[in-house]
Amino acid sequence: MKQIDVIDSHTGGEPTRLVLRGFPDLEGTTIAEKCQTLRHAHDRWRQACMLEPRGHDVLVGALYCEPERPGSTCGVIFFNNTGYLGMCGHGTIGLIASLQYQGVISSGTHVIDTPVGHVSAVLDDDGDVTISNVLSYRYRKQVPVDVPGVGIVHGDIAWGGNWFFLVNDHGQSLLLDNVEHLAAFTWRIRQALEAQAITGDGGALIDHIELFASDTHADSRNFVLCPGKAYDRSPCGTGTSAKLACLAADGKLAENTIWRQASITGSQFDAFYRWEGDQVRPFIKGRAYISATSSLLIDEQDPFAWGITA
Ligand code: PYC
Repeated sequence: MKQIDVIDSHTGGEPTRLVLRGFPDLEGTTIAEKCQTLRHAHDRWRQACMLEPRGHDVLVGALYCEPERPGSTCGVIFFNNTGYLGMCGHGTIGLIASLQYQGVISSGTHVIDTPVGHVSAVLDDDGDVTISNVLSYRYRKQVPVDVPGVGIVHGDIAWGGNWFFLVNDHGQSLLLDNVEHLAAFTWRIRQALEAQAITGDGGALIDHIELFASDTHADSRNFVLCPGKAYDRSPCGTGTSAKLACLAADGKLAENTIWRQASITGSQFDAFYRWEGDQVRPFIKGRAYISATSSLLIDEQDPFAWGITA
């Protein structure tokens, strides 16, 4: 049997599975290089943890790595049911809560190396975590995309550690009882963007679609479609970062002013930003709760040892 030791948590309802031990050693000096090694040489380990029968579509994985830079607490590689993420906000909050639960860290500031740069996280005594994300920016404003069966939809393209298409004007009801329809609607947008070669900077694939509506308890509510077709149960840390970048670019939110972003499930992040040159540094505050510690077992004789794949 191969054994993988994990801690499961959730942040605003969105689960994170932190892999502490059991993956193969990854060649590479930087976390970005290690991510490439995992992707190209050992992807079945991601599949074993993320896919059924051990995982599910909503789960985000976080592989604990040795830090890339002196002074960092650790490195991390995020992945899901379909591949790899640049950064993950709810996952970073889950990572911090899980490391505290393990007794590896205590309250204070922690620097974490990710494939897209380093982020920092302040763990408060009460368990709240505020992450200072990678620099974020709006790349293009109100880009039209022709969505089959829907018509022209306009959205901003922004980077918040992943690439997002952010849509305000969509005519959809952002309610929990409408999530199946919202997932189908946003998946069509995502496919149309790809088919019409509408990308992020440098031709990057836009793999997160974000819809916004008003909310009675927060400044805004969102619905975020993740790359593997699941929707984010949390307000999405990188998606909230992309939103801050757009609000800042439009002059709709002043620096250091709290933006309360609610998710489709009603969970909430408090966020604000600071300008750094022509980009913004997003700060996202949330909390994660530990839900399980366990060991995943992989029996080579099991026909689904490495997950159920298409
Ligand atoms: O919180 O950044 C986030 C995130 C990305 C995908 C799912 N959650």
